[in-house]
Amino acid sequence: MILTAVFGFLLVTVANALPQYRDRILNGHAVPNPCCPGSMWGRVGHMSSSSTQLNGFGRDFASSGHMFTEQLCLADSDGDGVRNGQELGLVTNRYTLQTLCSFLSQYNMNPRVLSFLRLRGILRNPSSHPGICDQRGQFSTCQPPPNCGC
Ligand SMILES: [Ca+2]
Repeated sequence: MILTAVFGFLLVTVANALPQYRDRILNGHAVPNPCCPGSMWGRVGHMSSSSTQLNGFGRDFASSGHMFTEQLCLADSDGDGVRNGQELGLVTNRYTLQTLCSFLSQYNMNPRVLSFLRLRGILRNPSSHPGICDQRGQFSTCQPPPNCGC
């Protein structure tokens, strides 16, 4: 019983102590809340702002060593038919997503690189959440979480 309580406390502490992960995610501080338009989703890798349960993006992010790798950028973690890099703001009218994801993975979310991409019109604000299905994609079969709301 005591061990369970200690483990639970540690889990909550760790879960609340990881906002720095957003610095490692493309536009990690500006991910929109698909359940509550106009607000941001503070814990990108979790099912809600209070949940310790990881969403698909969170699981993929953990599998990538908590780095925004090329593979994570190219993945469609929430299964809505839109790849993570596109949901997080990459604009693919001049370069392919593969090229942009490869480029980004080499610079590890360097703020100067991100500013450069914004100035060149290659990066904009995220269009949707990469880990919570918002059913935007053409081939989407995923569903939003059951308690999705403000
Ligand atoms: Ca997606």
